[in-house]
Amino acid sequence: MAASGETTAAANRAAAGAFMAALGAAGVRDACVTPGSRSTPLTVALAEQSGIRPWLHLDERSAAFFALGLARATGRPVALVCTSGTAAANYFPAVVEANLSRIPLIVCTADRPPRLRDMGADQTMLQAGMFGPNVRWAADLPVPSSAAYEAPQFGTYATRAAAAAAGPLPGPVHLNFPFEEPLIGAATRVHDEHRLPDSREFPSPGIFAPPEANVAAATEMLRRAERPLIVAGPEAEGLPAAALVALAEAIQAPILADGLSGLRCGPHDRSLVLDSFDAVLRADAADGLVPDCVVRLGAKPTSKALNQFLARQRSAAHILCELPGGWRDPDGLSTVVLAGTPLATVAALQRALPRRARVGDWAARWRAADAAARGALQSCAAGFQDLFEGRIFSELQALLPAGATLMAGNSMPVRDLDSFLASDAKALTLTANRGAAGIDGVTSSALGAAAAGQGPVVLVIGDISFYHDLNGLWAAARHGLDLTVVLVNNNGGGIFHYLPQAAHEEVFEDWFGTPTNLDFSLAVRMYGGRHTLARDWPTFRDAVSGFEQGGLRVVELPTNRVRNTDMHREAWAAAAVAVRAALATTPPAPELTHAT
Ligand SMILES: Cc1ncc(C[n+]2csc(CCOP(=O)(O)OP(=O)(O)O)c2C)c(N)n1
Ligand SMILES: [Mg+2]
Repeated sequence: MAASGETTAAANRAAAGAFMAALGAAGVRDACVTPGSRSTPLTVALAEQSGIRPWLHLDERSAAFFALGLARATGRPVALVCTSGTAAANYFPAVVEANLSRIPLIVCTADRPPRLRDMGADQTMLQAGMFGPNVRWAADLPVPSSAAYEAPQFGTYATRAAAAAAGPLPGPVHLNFPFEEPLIGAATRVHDEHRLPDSREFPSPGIFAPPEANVAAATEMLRRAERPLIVAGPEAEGLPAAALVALAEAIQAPILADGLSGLRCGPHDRSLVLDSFDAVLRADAADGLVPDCVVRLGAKPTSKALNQFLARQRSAAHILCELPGGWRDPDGLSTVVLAGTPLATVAALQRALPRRARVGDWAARWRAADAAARGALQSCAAGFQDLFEGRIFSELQALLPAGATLMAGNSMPVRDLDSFLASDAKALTLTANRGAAGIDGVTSSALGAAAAGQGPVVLVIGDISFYHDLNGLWAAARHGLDLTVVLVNNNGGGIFHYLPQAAHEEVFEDWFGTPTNLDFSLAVRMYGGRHTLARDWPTFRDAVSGFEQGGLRVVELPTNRVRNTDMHREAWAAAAVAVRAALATTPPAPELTHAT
């Protein structure tokens, strides 16, 4: 017997209300919502409760990247709600990024009921499971009916979704909600039982210690090592800085700290934290810097020179520290994998390893090379007459207050951050959408970080990437967000000048250089922001400082792609000379006394 219209609408309302209430009870505080009809029960349920803040967006791709930035900054899952059809497909890039950079998102897509799928109904496509292996968990929910058991069941879906997004390997989950019409009935408020409880905590992903046998194997490797090295790759949450430097100190291992590892900046002891290894390894003078044991944490590092160097160290022992279920070892180097929470893993190693005396001059040698490279890079960056893109990060490091977030777009900004942002006591959160390294959605993720309200957020982004997500700027004025964008306008894809295609003049500019030729000031004005063109560093400093002004501020630096490539090469060459000179006057690393 067909349910009456009122019954269907009431069932939709009860199901969506129970779902949102349970989501709130599971600790979710934010949801990004875009308009549409089929999602009406979910949107109304969100609007009628007060525990989850709904953030209105108009473009689903931007909404999802905004949610990603917000979830990364708060460490809590953010929900997404959209209508059926291509709206859901627009979530895909951010779902991919959330999967790879391990950020919890709860993706809710509205759908037609199964009887209408693949039957030519409008705005209908096959949505159940549409994100495939890119989500931690996916469910096609039942069509709400008036059955008494059902509303609580919708609550259970929310609880389970939050738990699956939490981890141990955090990531996106997808819930597909089929709704029958009428989607909404007479205006009645959500039933009292859907009120949120007072205390609500996001389910902890738990603390996992790696299996003892694996710790014992890794400990043995480290005990025998004469040239131990720690490689700290990008990690969205940041790696446990204090514990990691304590381990490094105990085993006298230099830490090659990626700009996105969470180790570069902060009050922890940074004497073994190295920041210029990319330039050191480009110098081709790494003979005395070859490790016999490598401890790896985080994702694959940003530095290509470091990745190539590591891939060559096949005779060294490689200890891969990963979350349970994760496996970030594209070169297949790991000798032992320690599956656990980073802090628990590092603590387990430290407990098992006695503190040891300095191992010859191994760490000193790395430190000398790193310091020489740093000095050369800094003096080059400061000496160039033309606007050098690498200098942006040292300029910003001086201007930003402690606690600020500095986000780098993909392409050259994130690489320049890695090369030119020196290790420093001032605590800055350094971040990027590095999982899939897309140039899409970057501005939206920065606005999501700004929405977390944890201090000033500055985004450094290339012109093509900025163009890619102009739609994202709409959220700035709509939600009164404060964001400073440093727009590195080299009129095209600067990164391609470093690749072999740069030598193919006949195709390069049209297909790789790809000038944008846009007057970005007009776009910034359209979205209610303030635009400054900075042709020199004093103007840049003036425009960037004054964070208290708030709002959307875009400081555009007009740079030259060809000249910037040359300046980068000059800086690396100067660093190479400095590294070789430093290594020539530093005692050699210990000869290896054992085969690894
Ligand atoms: C979504 C997506 N499309 C294409 C690419 C390939 N890609 C990588 S860098 C780049 C050019 C980026 O140019 P811009 O943002 O101006 O930065 P610049 O290289 O000038 O530093 C492109 C197209 C990508 N990473 N992601
Ligand atoms: Mg560019």
